[in-house]
Amino acid sequence: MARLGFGRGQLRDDRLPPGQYDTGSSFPVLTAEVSPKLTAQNWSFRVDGLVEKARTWDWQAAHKLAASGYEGDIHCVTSWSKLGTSFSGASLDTFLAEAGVLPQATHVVAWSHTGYTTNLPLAEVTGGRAWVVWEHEGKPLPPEHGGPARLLVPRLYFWKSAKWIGGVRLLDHDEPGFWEQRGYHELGDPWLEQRYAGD
Ligand SMILES: Nc1nc2c(c(=O)[nH]1)N[C@H]1C(S)=C(S)[C@@H](COP(=O)(O)O)O[C@H]1N2
Ligand SMILES: [Mo]
Repeated sequence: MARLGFGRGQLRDDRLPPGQYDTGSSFPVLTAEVSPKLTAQNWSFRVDGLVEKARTWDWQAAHKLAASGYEGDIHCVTSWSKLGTSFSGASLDTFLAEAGVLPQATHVVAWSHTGYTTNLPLAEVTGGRAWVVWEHEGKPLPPEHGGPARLLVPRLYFWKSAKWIGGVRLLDHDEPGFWEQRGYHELGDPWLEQRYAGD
């Protein structure tokens, strides 16, 4: 069988977590709520909760942070994966460093300007594992994909990558978000196929 080599010598098939298919060049839209009227002018990103100093960045302030991006694969729990895509913005590490995470923080709840929420262990969104992104494949992130800016946590199923991101709150406990309250797994590692609670 002819296999398509891709990326750093990796085979495309080997990049698909269990139960996933390659969606190719398409980028499905999955949204639980109505897309908000959010623009660069009224967007902001806040870090609060267990931090030394709660901080809010507007569009301009966020764009002054060191640019950082991700090039690789994303995996939706509904079983599509999009391989070799790219996003850019700033690392969540940069935002967290400016707010100063307190030692007792163990989890975050990411929230969207629409009210959508998702919970994440702090260790899954630090150390170069999460970004606030405003570009997709070199162009402004389209509104249906969470523009002007979304969270990107590509190591976990894509429901963790909150669109229209408004902020993250640092907590000393786990607090299930929108889908987690509706039966999705609290972590959501695609390689462990953690789709639903108990997986
Ligand atoms: N605010 C918000 N963020 C969200 C969602 C949502 O419904 N609302 N859906 C999640 C799910 S289940 C997936 S698979 C991805 C879909 O992102 P996309 O529409 O850009 O493909 O966004 C995630 N982030
Ligand atoms: Mo999803």
